[in-house]
Amino acid sequence: MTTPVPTIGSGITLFTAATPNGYKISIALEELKAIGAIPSYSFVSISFQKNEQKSDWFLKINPNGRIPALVDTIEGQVPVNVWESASILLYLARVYDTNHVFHFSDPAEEQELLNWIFFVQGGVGPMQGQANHFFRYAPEKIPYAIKRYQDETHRLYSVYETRLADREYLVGPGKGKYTIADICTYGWISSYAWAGLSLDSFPNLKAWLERISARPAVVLGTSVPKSNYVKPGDAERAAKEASDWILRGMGHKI
Ligand SMILES: N[C@@H](CCC(=O)N[C@@H](CS)C(=O)NCC(=O)O)C(=O)O
Repeated sequence: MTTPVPTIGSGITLFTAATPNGYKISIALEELKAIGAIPSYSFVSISFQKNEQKSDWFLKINPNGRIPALVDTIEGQVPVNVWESASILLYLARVYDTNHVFHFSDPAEEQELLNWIFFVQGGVGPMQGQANHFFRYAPEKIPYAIKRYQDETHRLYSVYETRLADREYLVGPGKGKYTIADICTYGWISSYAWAGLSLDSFPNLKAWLERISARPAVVLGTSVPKSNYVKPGDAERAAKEASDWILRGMGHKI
């Protein structure tokens, strides 16, 4: 499978799409830009409809054929390929956030940050991803599967609800500090409605979501690239479009 190979210039190039995992990285890059930790970055919008994420050239960057992925080309060094959203966030924190604005120098606090990053990567992402699949994309509606993944995602949300009872951010002393753990989590929580979930029973999580959504870097990051899912009335078209490429990828005839 081959689609045209994009030119990768110097500096940071993000390969992404308008999805919860993609936005984690564009938000982090906008935050780093805002504090002057990186001068700029480029991005390449990957088309799932054209199956670009499975192109030969892209598989050399991310063998798993999924976004996000990032290439960091530093003069005089071998370009670094980074993939898996949490791995990318940790890379950006380690290499560019040397003042620990969005993570911690204290080992115990940094470990707590890792706990919440692993929690979203190993729990919320996979469960909510399956809730999306069975609620929006599956060719047949299977009530048991929809309920199973929605219930499990809501259960995981209740862990955040308790955590955020007396704090503003997931990790850090006092009421916490906004970090890459929040950014990693935001990608999924902000798209709760797409999976047919509700935040009605989670007021602390809802307040956290609103707090983070208001950050200028989050507003900028969530338009890299722009989503073509415009308004709720458009959900059916957007779901059908996504369902077609997902099912084609699973070998269904569409
Ligand atoms: N665990 C991965 C998940 C990446 C992932 O599933 N990306 C989706 C978009 S959110 C994707 O590229 N899907 C394309 C495909 O399934 O072919 C991460 O955190 O980066």
